[in-house]
Amino acid sequence: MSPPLPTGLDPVEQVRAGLTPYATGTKDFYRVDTALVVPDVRAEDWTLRLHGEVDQEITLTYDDLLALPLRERWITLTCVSNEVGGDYVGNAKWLGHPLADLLRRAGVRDGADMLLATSTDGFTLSAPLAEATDGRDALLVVGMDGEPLPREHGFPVRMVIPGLYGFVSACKWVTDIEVTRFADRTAYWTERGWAEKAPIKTASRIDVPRSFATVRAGRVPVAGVAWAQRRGVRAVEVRVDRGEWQPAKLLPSASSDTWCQWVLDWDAEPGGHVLEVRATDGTGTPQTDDVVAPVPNGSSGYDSVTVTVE
Ligand SMILES: Nc1nc2c(c(=O)[nH]1)N[C@H]1C(S)=C(S)[C@@H](COP(=O)(O)O)O[C@H]1N2
Ligand SMILES: [Mo]
Repeated sequence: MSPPLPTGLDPVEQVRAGLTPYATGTKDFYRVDTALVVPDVRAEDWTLRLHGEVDQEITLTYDDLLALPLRERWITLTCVSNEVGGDYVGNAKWLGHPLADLLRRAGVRDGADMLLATSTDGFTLSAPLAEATDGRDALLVVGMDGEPLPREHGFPVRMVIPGLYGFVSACKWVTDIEVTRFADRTAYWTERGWAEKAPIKTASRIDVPRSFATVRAGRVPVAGVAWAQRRGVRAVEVRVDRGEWQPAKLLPSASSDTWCQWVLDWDAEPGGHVLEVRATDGTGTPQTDDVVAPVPNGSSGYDSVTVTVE
């Protein structure tokens, strides 16, 4: 029911190139939890209350939710705290019911602009209502990679909204969604200095060679991933020792809401070299070399690796 896995490079070739897999896999998927102990929520005890600035409150049980139309989508999740080159990012196939459909049923009142989501562990996040209802695949998620949501990733139900960092979109163990206003309410991380509006910034990462690796002179595969959820990645380029930007090959991705893998054959000459990467998003805007720390709305800058060629 989800679009087929992108192809374009032979799996053997991918492994040889040391490519980060397109599908992260639940075991390798990063986790960010404020709770010290992973909540243990039983599906039969779970309910979701959708209330606030709505004409009609809705309460759903797990069975109610499973009886609603579900769709499966590849979406790359990213943490706002991810440093340039970091691995707080992962791609999975999520199964869920569109949040927009539920909100339409409830009837959102004029003036509301925020969804305040609360989890069983007390964590809260504020998601912008506009982004949750603009036609993107904002989902109340029950499945991850063809399985029920793992406990660590929010069993039985979490939110996923493509294009927004996890702390303003991806509430795990969600049991309460209040339709409200940014002017009236705040959430866990926004009370701790992080931004209220946090669309994911265009980013790219070099995964091979590893930094400080020693490689043999000649043809060396350089590879990694790049993401610009919603806008998509139009191009990835690599430069060596601040030379000309060279275009990498992009592998197909399921949609603009996921990362894409890229590879470049580098003709490596002996010596020490610095490789840098930049992506250009679907609007034609390239990453810049402005180095920005994650707080308050996401890091930016070129990822780089230092390589010795023998
Ligand atoms: N209940 C709850 N939901 C949460 C969080 C949390 O700490 N508690 N962390 C958020 C953050 S900051 C991110 S980046 C994503 C991470 O989702 P994952 O742990 O499934 O990768 O979940 C979001 N949802
Ligand atoms: Mo995050």
